[in-house]
Amino acid sequence: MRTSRSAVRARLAALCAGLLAAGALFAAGAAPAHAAATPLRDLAAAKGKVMGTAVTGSKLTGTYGDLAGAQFSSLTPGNAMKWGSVEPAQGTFNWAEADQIVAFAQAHDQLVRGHTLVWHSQNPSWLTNGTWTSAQLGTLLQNHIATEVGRYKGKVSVWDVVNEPFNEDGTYRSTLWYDGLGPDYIASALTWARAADPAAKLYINDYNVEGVGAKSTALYNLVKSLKERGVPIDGVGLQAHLILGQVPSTLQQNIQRFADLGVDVAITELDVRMALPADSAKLAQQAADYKAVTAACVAVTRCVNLTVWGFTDSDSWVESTFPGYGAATPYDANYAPKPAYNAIAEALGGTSTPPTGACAVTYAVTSQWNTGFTGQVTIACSGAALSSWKANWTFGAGQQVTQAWNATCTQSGNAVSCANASYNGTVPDGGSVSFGFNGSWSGSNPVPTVTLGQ
Ligand code: 9MR
Repeated sequence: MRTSRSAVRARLAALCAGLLAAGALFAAGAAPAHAAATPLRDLAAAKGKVMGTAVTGSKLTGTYGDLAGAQFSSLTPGNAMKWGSVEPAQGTFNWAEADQIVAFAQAHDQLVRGHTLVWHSQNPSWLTNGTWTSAQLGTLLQNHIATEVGRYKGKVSVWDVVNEPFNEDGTYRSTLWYDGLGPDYIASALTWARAADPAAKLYINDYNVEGVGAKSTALYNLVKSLKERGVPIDGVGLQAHLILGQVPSTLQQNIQRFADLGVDVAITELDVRMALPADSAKLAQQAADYKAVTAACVAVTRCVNLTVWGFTDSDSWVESTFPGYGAATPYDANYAPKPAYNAIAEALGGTSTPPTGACAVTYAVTSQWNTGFTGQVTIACSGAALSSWKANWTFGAGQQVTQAWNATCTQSGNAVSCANASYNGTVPDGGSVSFGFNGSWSGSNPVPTVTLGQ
């Protein structure tokens, strides 16, 4: 299990081992250039939480797959389980992407949040263009739920049964379902889902319900009345598609009031969009926003799952939906963790690490003689890439670099800084670059700690 997570570590470990095997007298100083000292999923687990992400099935290979498997303990198919995806023509099913995501989750010890059974959007055209009596519509919906929930019984442990049922003012949204079946389509859908998989947790999920307001109060009143009627409802999903600097101040209070009703709460689709281009001030504000949301979930025991809606800026709905906005997720488009990643980690009790990406630098003494030695420094990236680099260290015993190759090194006192040559600044994701140097020493030749700069 968790093969991909260990694969990320294994690649860096193998690199260090390789240097040792190559006859290094000393090999040490792997500097923590990457945030993922402890994956988010492990930090979350230590707080009793599940850390999730929405995913696209076709992307679950390479770095995207490595990170999805290593960092997250819950996957939500971004689109693959929607009605329009799974039954594009009536009676013709396509489960390929949904099955793929479920299999990936099983291989990586992850739970799956099924998303979503009843929605006004992304329905197949045969359904939306059809003319149905109320009875026919009810049968269609019941069969859809029975088929999809039944297929994934025991494999999908949480369902967003009903998605986005409310208008902003807290009235019910006019939809195929509301218009055809009345407001109790929600209770019916929950009841049918319970029948199809009694063990699955059943949620209602909506956006703009993160803070206390008319819409969230309507959701609150609905959940309260469903509970009173004995309709199966296990949780509410607060989507949390947020705008930079606009985390509602009542978020924690709102989570708590739902928890006090006796249901679980999940942050189901967290992202924080900003006007492009991103800059360091915006990324810092975004980090603060992610931290605030994470902390609010951590503070309420029944907030069980924190899911981001895509973990990389290369797989986000934001840029196509809000032109001029983007950079909404915790990793940039090249899979380098952003300040937001570190902010989530910190709010989950992890330690802060620099946002320079998943690259590690290793220093090894490959040979040593009475007054001299040869050193080799390797920069290896996994889950990130570099277009330029500097390796910096401070000698502890008066050593002196006398000659370097494949890098330009300068030394001032004990401080050494080696920059990439013109031809080896790029370290691709999954790749490494090495440079060497000769140095002088006397007395002792301790291995310094090397840090990575740019
Ligand atoms: O991420 C989804 C995107 O790829 C789709 O084009 C879009 C269509 O509406 O749906 C996105 O996901 C939505 C989710 O299912 C429900 N909440 C809002 C999400 C963002 O639109």
